Amino acid sequence: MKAFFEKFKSGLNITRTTISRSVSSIFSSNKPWTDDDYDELEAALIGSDLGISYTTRFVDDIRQRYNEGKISTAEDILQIAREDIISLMSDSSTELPLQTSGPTIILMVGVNGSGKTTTTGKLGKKFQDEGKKVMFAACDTFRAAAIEQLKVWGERTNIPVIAGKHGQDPASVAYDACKSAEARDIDILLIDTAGRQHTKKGLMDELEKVVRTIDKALPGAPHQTLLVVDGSAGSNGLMQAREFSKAAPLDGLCLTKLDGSGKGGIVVAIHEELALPVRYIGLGESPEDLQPFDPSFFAEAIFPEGKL
Ligand SMILES: Nc1nc2c(ncn2[C@@H]2O[C@H](COP(=O)(O)OP(=O)(O)OP(=O)(O)O)[C@@H](O)[C@H]2O)c(=O)[nH]1
Ligand SMILES: [Mg+2]
Repeated sequence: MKAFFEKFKSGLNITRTTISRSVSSIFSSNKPWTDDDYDELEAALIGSDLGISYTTRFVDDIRQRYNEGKISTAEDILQIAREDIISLMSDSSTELPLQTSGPTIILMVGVNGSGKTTTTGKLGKKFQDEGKKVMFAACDTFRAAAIEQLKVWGERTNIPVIAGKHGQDPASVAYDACKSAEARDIDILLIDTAGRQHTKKGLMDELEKVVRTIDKALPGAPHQTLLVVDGSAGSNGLMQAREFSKAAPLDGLCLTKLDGSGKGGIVVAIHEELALPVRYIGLGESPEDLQPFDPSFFAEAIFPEGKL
């Protein structure tokens, strides 16, 4: 667990050092806190992608507590921030809800290269390790290589893959996969989709059709639509979440590539605006490099305790 936390923490390096350095340099002196100090704090938090709405609320809260004489040090600020983040993101600490009867259909969506196929593969392994009967559907029919990539994960994990032909309508592959999952008594069907830019209307319409078709195959499905966001993408992640949620009602986020120098603060901004729980984080390319999101780890990683 410690090794995992270290990897997670180093993934959020940029966010952590920017915030903690600013907080300690702005508020370490014994001088009274001024409007300029609060402005600087605000700039640091917005610069770390925590979002305007969250930042404004947080800074107002700090100002009020200071004026009431309840806080007086940089460490007080970090402590409040940690508690605040843990309570804000606490809906993320529950397990992904699964259907009690029939297959749970999980649809993976996101922009190009965000980590959808890798996360699909990792999630498949995780569920299989938990004793679930898992199946993959390769609905990225744009690129032949994408179908192959998921098949490799299938071979690696011994999970069956339903794949269409290159160029086939992805909605029809998704439909067949849902029917097959039902017939084969599958517990979890993970549907991988093609990367699409959230600004391309045609591609977003296509995703809408995939969702509609899945609901036709199994009414009520997909049960979980997860947006896969590259942790290093920064504030663009919020734009992605906004646009994807219009085409496909989202149930949660997977934040990938936090083993790099990610700026994972964006999940706070997305959570603030769209109230989406963060379900999983990706910390590498291997099957085991996927972890449930832990709000306390996250809070501690971006607002570290002790020496700044
Ligand atoms: N370091 C690291 N690399 C990752 C992680 N997740 C995915 N990758 C890498 O990121 C690249 C893109 O991952 P894919 O899973 O193919 O992304 P995708 O969203 O399916 O891409 P498209 O289908 O092209 O839209 C690959 O080289 C992955 O190995 C992660 O958590 N950490
Ligand atoms: Mg892919």
